[in-house]
Amino acid sequence: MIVLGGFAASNYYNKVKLVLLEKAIPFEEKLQWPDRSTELLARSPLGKLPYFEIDGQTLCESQVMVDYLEAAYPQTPLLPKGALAAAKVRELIQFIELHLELVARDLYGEAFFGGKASDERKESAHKQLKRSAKALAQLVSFDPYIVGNDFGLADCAAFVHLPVISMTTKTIYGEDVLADYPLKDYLKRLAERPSIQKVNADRKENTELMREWRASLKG
Ligand SMILES: N[C@@H](CCC(=O)N[C@@H](CS)C(=O)NCC(=O)O)C(=O)O
Repeated sequence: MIVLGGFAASNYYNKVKLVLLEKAIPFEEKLQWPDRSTELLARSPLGKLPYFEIDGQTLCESQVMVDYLEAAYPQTPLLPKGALAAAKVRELIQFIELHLELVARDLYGEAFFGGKASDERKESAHKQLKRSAKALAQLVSFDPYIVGNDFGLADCAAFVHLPVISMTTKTIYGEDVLADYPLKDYLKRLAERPSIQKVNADRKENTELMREWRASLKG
């Protein structure tokens, strides 16, 4: 049985969980906060979540994890058949994660957890985010899914990352860098899927627990 370690408020955790649910792969969830504990570092060298435990081995980095699932469980494929078409989907996921999510991540502390980012950092992130948001148009269709007619891996990534990028930039800059995209309708369409409903419900519940966990660190 695959064990998915991490916490359900996490976007990367939920990308992997969506793939497991969509492919109907049996798995167990193990709640793990990003606490840099010895136990966590033994499973994920930088203490990043999520990770898998599979047959006595561990695996981390969400994209590697979903690529593993796609290879090991070919049922309900979430990538197109052709090598180039599949690579195009990975290109989009990598674009979102490297050029949008990772840049916005620098601002999550201020946007969600009462932290403070320097003006310099915010300004630099804003420039990068605006540029990436504009360039994203070249890779997406939202018609009806983020790329084309079928729900797939890129939707699992877009669903978890785009809303948080949108919320972060609204909060920090008073302007959503993704405002030109039909995100609201797209998310509504995805919310018809049982996998998305489950991830959303678990995320809400875990977000409360995460706040308590963070508060316990301060107190
Ligand atoms: N590249 C990693 C990113 C994972 C990541 O940043 N996870 C966050 C939670 S959403 C985390 O573990 N943060 C704690 C830390 O960086 O120490 C992946 O795709 O799995």
